[in-house]
Amino acid sequence: KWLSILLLCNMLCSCGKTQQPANPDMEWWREARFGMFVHWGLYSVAAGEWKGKQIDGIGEWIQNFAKIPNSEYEKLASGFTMANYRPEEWVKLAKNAGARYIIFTTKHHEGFCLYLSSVSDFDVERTPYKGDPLKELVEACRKHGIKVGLYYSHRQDWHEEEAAVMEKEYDGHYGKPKSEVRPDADKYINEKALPQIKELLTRYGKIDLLWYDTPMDLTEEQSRAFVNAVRELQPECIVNGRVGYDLGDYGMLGDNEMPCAKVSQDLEMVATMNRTWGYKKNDHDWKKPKDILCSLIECASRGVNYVVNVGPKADGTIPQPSVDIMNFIGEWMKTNAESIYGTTANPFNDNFPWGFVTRKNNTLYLHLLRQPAGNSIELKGMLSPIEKAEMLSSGEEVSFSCENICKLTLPDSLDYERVPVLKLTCKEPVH
Ligand code: JFZ
Repeated sequence: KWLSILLLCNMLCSCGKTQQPANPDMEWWREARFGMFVHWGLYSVAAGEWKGKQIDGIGEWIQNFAKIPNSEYEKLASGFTMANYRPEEWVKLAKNAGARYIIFTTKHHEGFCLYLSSVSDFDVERTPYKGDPLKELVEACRKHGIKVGLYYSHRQDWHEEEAAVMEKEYDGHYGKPKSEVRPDADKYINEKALPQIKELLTRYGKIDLLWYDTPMDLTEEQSRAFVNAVRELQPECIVNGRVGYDLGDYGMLGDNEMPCAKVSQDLEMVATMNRTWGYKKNDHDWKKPKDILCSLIECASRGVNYVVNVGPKADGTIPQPSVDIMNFIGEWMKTNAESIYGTTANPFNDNFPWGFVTRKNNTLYLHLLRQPAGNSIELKGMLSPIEKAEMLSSGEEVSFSCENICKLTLPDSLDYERVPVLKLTCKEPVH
């Protein structure tokens, strides 16, 4: 008997949140589980095309892929009208979908600032827009209770390293730069990047997340300087893992990398809705709304945050398929969000053919992506019997019997296109 109590305690302690190191600043992020990325910049004006030619690859990389010199690339600024920019509509789109935070590109690899910078004149002042789009977005987020994340490319800045970018072999994406003509990182860090981080963290009120990207050849000391800047200026602001050397507050999954079992680390997955982050007018390869919803659920079932991207056009409108996807998720979240927010990973050792599982204390949420064989579900290894089984969105009760194995018989009329969630309440924490 004592042995089984000991084993039970051991299992309780090794699961879900209890493994995370205590960090109160991470609490909102762990609770959120879902965010929205916004990639917006001069590449949104080019929209995947240069001099009438379609340029392959992700849209925000167009300057690099098409080898566009600064003098020509800069001209895109006059087309960056933001004429229909309604930041509050963006925030509402995110909020209605159930996203709890927004990550906004304040400066991507192209080097162009989506805010008024005193450090660089390659900023929104060169556009027809009168105002500071970042300030307006932050204010809208605050008004609607959405957490603010700022993307900042802290090593790659093609505007500062034109000669390197124009070189054919420049490969900045994953590897270290090959070019000899890349400028000294320290100069860029001290004279541009850190001063701009200071602007971002002192001019816009409370920032919740600083999202760095592609550390490349930075030394550990240099990466640490970017973490320290945040700690110093806004100690409660969290930092993502791509700052380099695992110095961030949470880690990162690569493209299409999904762990097949629960993870004990704080991780985030970022994903596109088509094949690009920045807007490309000829990318019509949209994922299905249900598939995006499934990714959100799958991430939650692994204990991972999911951040889905939108790439607005130069005038500030978000492509309709992205709006449709966000609204589809929102429709589902209206009645099912409690199976996502604040949950931890699937506590079972099994993966199930019918879908994914999340858990919150004594409650299990079974996300039914497809009809199970025999219209019934068997759960092995429950530590306490089920007390109540119901469909989350309708409250309809579901019949079950528990001996060694719990067996649930599903209602006949479930619409699996809308991913019904079966909610199981148990006596004690499961697993
Ligand atoms: C980076 C950027 O280069 C890209 O333009 C976009 O902003 C994306 C969100 O982030 O691209 C990466 C960086 C790292 C990985 C994948 C894409 N990775 O580690 O798998």
